[in-house]
Amino acid sequence: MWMLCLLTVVSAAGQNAPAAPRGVVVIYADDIGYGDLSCYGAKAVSTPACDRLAREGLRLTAGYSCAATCTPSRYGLMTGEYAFRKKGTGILPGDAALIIEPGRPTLPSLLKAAGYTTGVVGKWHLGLGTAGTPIDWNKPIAPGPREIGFDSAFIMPATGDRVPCVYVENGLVRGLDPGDPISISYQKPFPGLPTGQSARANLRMDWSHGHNMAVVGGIGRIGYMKGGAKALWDDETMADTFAAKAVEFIEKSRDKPFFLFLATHDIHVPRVPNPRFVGKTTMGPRGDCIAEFDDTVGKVLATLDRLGLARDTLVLLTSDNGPVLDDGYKDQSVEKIGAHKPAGPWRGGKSSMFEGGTRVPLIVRWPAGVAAGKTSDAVFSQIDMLASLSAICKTSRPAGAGPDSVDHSAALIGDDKIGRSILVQQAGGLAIRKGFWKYLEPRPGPAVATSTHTETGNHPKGQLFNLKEDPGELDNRIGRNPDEARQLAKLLETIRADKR
Ligand code: NG6
Ligand code: CA
Repeated sequence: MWMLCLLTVVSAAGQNAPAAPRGVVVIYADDIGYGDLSCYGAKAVSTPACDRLAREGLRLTAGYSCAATCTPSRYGLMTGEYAFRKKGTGILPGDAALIIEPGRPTLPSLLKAAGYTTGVVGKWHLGLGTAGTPIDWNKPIAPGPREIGFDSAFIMPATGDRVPCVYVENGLVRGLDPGDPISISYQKPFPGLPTGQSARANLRMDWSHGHNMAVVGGIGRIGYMKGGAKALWDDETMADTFAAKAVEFIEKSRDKPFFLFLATHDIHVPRVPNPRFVGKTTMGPRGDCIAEFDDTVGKVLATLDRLGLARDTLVLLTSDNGPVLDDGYKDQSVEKIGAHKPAGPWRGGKSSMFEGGTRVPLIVRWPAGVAAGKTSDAVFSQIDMLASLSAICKTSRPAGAGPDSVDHSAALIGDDKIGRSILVQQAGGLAIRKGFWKYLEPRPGPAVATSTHTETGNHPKGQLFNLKEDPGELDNRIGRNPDEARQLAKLLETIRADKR
């Protein structure tokens, strides 16, 4: 008893790392920006569940996704390797092959080896099947999440706006009628079926760019699809479906260590919130989907409370990339934005080398291991999740596991106020941050993306900012501080060339 008390005191004083958590839940939002949650300053939408997490945990102000779009970001999170090191890790079509080699150490495989039951629920977008062999959606689909470390998987294969618009549960399309097989093509339409072009007048949500191929649920998508009528998802109930699956996973795992990766579809396009959330904000579907996302978070927290697991479960909430308004549908995201700042104080958004591309909300709640109600400016990148969660969960990493992933668990639990000293931000090009200096490599192309109107950070000569004096990245100092720029450019080349 005396020893027990002593241990408790020591760990509470933060001198000793706490014991591994019983549960780990990573809630991974899609396209939620730094300024989109009320605990990060949003006023036009209220996110009580996210705010509760922040109040009961640690809120980081310098949390970064691995990249400014989905696939490379998730690749980095899962493998601990920068996506820019590997070809074919850009935004994937819905029929792409799995881009993570089965057998290589991943975030889930390491936690699984440490005795955690691992599950993924939600958006996948890392490909399925083997390159060179087209996926047959009517047969068991592998390799996929279960071949790279997840014990169970309930996923949407790619994105909400890409076919196939079906859920895949443990390798099988859910609800598929064998008499109505699914065919998918990213090349050509299926004769006789309407497209977003031909049936444009009848769509329930019009497209603004792309999204004019298959029509599913009255909405144009990317890619063509035929068959599978009974298996098609329903956009309105997608968030509830994923939340229910997440809750089911936690309930099933209540008696053993578990790791849940809950990757929501909210708030990616097409934004079709459940009627419960329509009109919850003045911002139209984009704002209402933030409210829906928060509802999902609330359901997870309520489940942990109900099962008595809250104290010893580490809940981490973050996003895969920064915000975007018009991402291809006329959903009033631009017209109704009002004074809301989706990227908070940062410049740019999704796909951008500016801070808004990768600087995202990051909240960690773990009553047994993290002090409540604190804010930290420590720099933490999701590339370090593999090493950091491995450390927190007390598992050793085999040599070469997560080659770019560094253990910054101390920053994640609030003990280290500095975090990463050097950070790479991947968008179209790469940017590098060292201390407060940030260098964006030279890159031709539009400064503002023509379709989404996001500022890209492209500049033929590169750019240099000092984030301490100029957090909004408005004062390009590349001409005035050539030495800093040169050093950072060199450092970036060293990191890029490092094959290890
Ligand atoms: C773009 C899509 C966009 C979105 C994005 C991927 C068009 C015109 N735009 O190509 O709508 O799907 O890819 O988003 O098709 S991500 O968050 O999954 O990276
Ligand atoms: Ca995304």
